[in-house]
Amino acid sequence: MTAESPVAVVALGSNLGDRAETMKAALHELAALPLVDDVRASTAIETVAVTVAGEDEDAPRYLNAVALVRTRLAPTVLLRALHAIESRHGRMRRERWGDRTLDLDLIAYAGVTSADERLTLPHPRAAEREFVLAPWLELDPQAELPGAGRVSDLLDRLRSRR
Ligand code: A4P
Ligand code: MG
Repeated sequence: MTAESPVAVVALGSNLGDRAETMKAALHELAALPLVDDVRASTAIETVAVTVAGEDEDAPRYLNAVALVRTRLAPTVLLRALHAIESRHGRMRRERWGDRTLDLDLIAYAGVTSADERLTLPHPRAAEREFVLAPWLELDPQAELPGAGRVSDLLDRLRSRR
């Protein structure tokens, strides 16, 4: 018997186009990748857009979700696959934190840490983002963000600051 594959935490976000349809298609494409054994997705939540200037009530709202992906793809290979899925859904890279049809971020990959700017693990802003932590906690109440602590504690801290 082989050991179980590592679990990658992937965040999905969309605030342009048919958001729900795009997210559903992206989840199917994730599950269809070679060396992906299993994909478990959270409920999608609607959230206010965070821009470089803070929360923007006037920007199109996001749907956000998280998927736990059991995979034998290496982290950099998985990120490349995520970018390919984004491109197929018409993602354009214009401005930082700008509106997008689909954003797929690698939040964590097992306990791996990396300071490479092309792939920073865990994702450097994950601990500050309720729209990442809440759906992740729904999937895994024991979840931990490597180097930052329990997701439930991080979420409590964020919410108490509101
Ligand atoms: N990169 C490095 N580490 C990673 C990683 N762990 N996962 C590099 C994904 N990418 C990583 O990403 C920019 C570069 O980061 C890539 O070249 C990649 O190699 P990008 O997807 O082109 O651009 P981005 O998504 O605009 O940048 P970034 O910094 O990932 O943005 P964030 O922090 O993810 O913010 N508001 C709501 N309500 N919901 C959202 O989902 N998302 C964002 C994006 C802003 N506001 C939002 C939401
Ligand atoms: Mg991104």
